[in-house]
Amino acid sequence: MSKVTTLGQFIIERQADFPYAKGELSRLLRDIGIASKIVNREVNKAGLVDILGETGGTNVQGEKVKKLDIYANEQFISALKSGGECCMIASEENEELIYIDSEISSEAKYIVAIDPLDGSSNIDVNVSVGTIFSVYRRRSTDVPVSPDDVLQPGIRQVAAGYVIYGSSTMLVYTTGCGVNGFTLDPSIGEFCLSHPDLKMPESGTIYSVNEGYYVHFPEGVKKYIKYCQVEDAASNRPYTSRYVGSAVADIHRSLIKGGIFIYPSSAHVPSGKLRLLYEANPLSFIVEQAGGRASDGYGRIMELKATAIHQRTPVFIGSSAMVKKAEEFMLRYS
Ligand code: AHM
Ligand code: MG
Repeated sequence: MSKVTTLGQFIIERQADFPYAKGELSRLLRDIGIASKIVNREVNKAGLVDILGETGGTNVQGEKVKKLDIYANEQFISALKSGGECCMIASEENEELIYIDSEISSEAKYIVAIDPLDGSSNIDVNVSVGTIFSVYRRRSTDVPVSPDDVLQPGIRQVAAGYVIYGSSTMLVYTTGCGVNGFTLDPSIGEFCLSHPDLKMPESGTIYSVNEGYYVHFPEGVKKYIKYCQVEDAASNRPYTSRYVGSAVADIHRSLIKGGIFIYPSSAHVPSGKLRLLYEANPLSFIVEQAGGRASDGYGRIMELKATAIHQRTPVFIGSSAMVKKAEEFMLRYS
């Protein structure tokens, strides 16, 4: 039998990549891994709501059934609070920052930005959803930590990852030394290393954008979509179109098979839909670490200045040759 490396073992082994590390980041990542297994268990039961009780309603035991995104939010916050390595959390589900104001947290070095359950509207139809997280090191020594500590550019992330609750559940993460993917083996309840040192294809043949909003898109995006659809044997066009509507799933596919995912600005959402802190930055960090490219159409997402925690940004993320081509169209037409 070949050797299985669990997420926990891998994180500890990789701690050696950071000679200054004292294990805090490793513990933080481990805490996120544990919470994601709890969330996974509930997501897997989502199809049973008719039996167990509608979310938002009351189950047969007369207990309130929580919506899964609220449940996931609570699980991650609770894991990060009790782990003791995190001093502040920005969650897509919470209007305000969450300060962890215990004695431990004044020592805690890390800030986590999280989208606990991205694409949650897909749950009702049994389509993949995900968790996205991003970790920063605090810069101030203020107690409580300064809110500005979370408004760091994406290039300062020390770790980022996502969990995809799909046909199998995977956790993919980076600490800036490549990207590794782990698949949950439900029989032992462990994430096992299944995709070591993931590298994204330089180009691909799949484009992923919600074409229903085509009329609202900037001219550069419209022209790029037309480019994807034109026949050209040399560049394998026309490309295939795929859109799950769950950014984690669409980007995970691009990571494995190559492709581009676009959520542009458009007439009804002028800055796009995805949030810089919880979605765009962590997904960009992973994709760049796998050799891909992540742009807002004109420049690198991870260099954008964050001014508000729920700020949005247009995204063009994927295989580097494809993103570069889309940027050419943006520069020329938008
Ligand atoms: P959410 O954070 O409210 O779940 O929204 C984010 C999701 C992304 O996962 C996905 O790419 C996008 O919304 C889909 O939006 P649309 O239905 O407008 O195409
Ligand atoms: Mg989201």
